[in-house]
Amino acid sequence: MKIDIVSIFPSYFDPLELSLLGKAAQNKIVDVEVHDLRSVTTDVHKSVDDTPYGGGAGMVMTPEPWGAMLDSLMGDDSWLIVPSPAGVRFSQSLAHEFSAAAHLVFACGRYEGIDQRVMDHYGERHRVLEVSLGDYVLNGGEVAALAMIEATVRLIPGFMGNPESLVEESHESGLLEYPSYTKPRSWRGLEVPEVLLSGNHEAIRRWREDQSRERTSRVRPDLLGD
Ligand code: JFB
Repeated sequence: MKIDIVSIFPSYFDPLELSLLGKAAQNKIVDVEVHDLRSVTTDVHKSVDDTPYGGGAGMVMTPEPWGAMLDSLMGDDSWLIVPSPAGVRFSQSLAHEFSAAAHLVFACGRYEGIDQRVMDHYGERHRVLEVSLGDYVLNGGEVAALAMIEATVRLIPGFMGNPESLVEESHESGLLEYPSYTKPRSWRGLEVPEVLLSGNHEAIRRWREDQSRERTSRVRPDLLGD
């Protein structure tokens, strides 16, 4: 998979070089390239924003640098992902869809966002998705893009060592995960639940399923549809 990221703050993506994605890059599973939107500006001030038509607070990113940059990046099989507080909610199922794409381009806006015509223009010839990380306000698309990229890349076949480790995770089954324990058996007066030491695999499976259901109904009843 190829991932291109466009931002006026390319250094936000320095962590992608490390650990999780570093491994995927070394194994040639993903190739990530970060592009500075200001590199395609044509004026001395390298400006990327202007005042909003219709008035209102803040500034809007102008379409010209986005057009110049995206014309050079978008191909026939490219998806344009635009992080936006007004987008569809990101989810594990969307991460699975992204992980099957050959080429993802993340357009990270700042200020009040990107002139809508950019999404409309590329939407005429490409798959364009405006996607929100969640119902809270960020200052730009960078942090959202990092989260979406990490969730996506770890689903690419061959990325994680053990494919079985994916299916028991929170948000894969639709339930939250059961609690985990390791050594020592006793820590500060707190004991590991006896069933996990029993060697009874059927009893352990039932206990974990019960813990998953209890935890989901207590902290995330919305996932159960209640
Ligand atoms: C994403 C962004 C802004 C308009 C603009 C670009 N869950 C999320 N919250 N906020 C964002 C997001 C996602 N994904 C987000 C891109 C941009 C926020 N801003 C700032 C804030 C409020 N309204 C600019």
